[in-house]
Amino acid sequence: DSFEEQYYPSTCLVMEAGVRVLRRKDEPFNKLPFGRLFPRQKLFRDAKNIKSCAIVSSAGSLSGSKLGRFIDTHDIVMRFNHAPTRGHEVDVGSKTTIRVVNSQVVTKPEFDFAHAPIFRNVTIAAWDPGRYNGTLEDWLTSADYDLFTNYEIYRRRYPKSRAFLIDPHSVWRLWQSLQMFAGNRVIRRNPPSSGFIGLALLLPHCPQVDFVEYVPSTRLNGRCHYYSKEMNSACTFGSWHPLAAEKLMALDMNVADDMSVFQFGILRIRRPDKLLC
Ligand code: NCC
Repeated sequence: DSFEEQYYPSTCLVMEAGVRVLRRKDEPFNKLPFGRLFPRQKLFRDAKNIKSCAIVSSAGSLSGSKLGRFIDTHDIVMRFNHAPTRGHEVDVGSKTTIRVVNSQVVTKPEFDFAHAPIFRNVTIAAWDPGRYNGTLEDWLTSADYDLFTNYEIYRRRYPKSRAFLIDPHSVWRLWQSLQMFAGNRVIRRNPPSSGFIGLALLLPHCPQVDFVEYVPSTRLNGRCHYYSKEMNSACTFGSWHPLAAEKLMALDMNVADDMSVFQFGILRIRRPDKLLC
């Protein structure tokens, strides 16, 4: 009995973080000219008909996975930062609906966020954590990387684009959910990775999410990314982001069998029923 009282589904914790994009009507943006840059559209078009979603981590162990065809069968495909598909279609597919990008990618010249083709004709959800207890006004002047300048350039250049900013308060609420799940283990106070933020952003819109090569499979090869030769296990297990805690929580949400998770590298996460949470 006491066990059942303590048990609370981790998917509910993630849903309750309420990870979301900023809207025009949100304070203080409803009073600021900057807020008028936010798209009026919803995050996803045809939202009612979304049945399946794939999230493609950028992990090195996607190399040789041949999961491309599987990934492309999903209604929505989420990718991260500047992770390419060209030249890697067999392993990671070619469809991209949405990219979650961190503020370094929006800001650093080498990524050329406002012009590069990889960021065009897809939905963009850009994030920057700001300070843990900072207000949204603070955030506008103290983001870790000033993503606002290039966001504005991008939105003016492509006014019809679906390019959004993620509510930084909701990123920190997600961190709190992670700490709640971890219980007595103390999670360092750094924001979750783009991968975990992406999962939390997508789950409310999607009855079923297949997260590919997030929890490492037996293909684990020490490489950081499938698109580069860099060897770095920290990319998989974490150094700055609380990545290991995220992955333990994601594994707790998983409904697929071990064969699927550890041989194929596919985690399946179902959106919880409202009555459950
Ligand atoms: O590497 P990154 O992440 O772009 O990867 C995207 C998401 O895929 C998952 N991942 C990645 C590699 C790996 N071996 N295992 C994984 O599970 C993670 O969930 C990750 O979030 C980021 O989260 O935004 C991050 O961005 C990079 C970097 O800024 C961009 O790639 C641009 O170069 C960060 N690296 C550095 O700052 C050096 C990384 O820490 C987090």
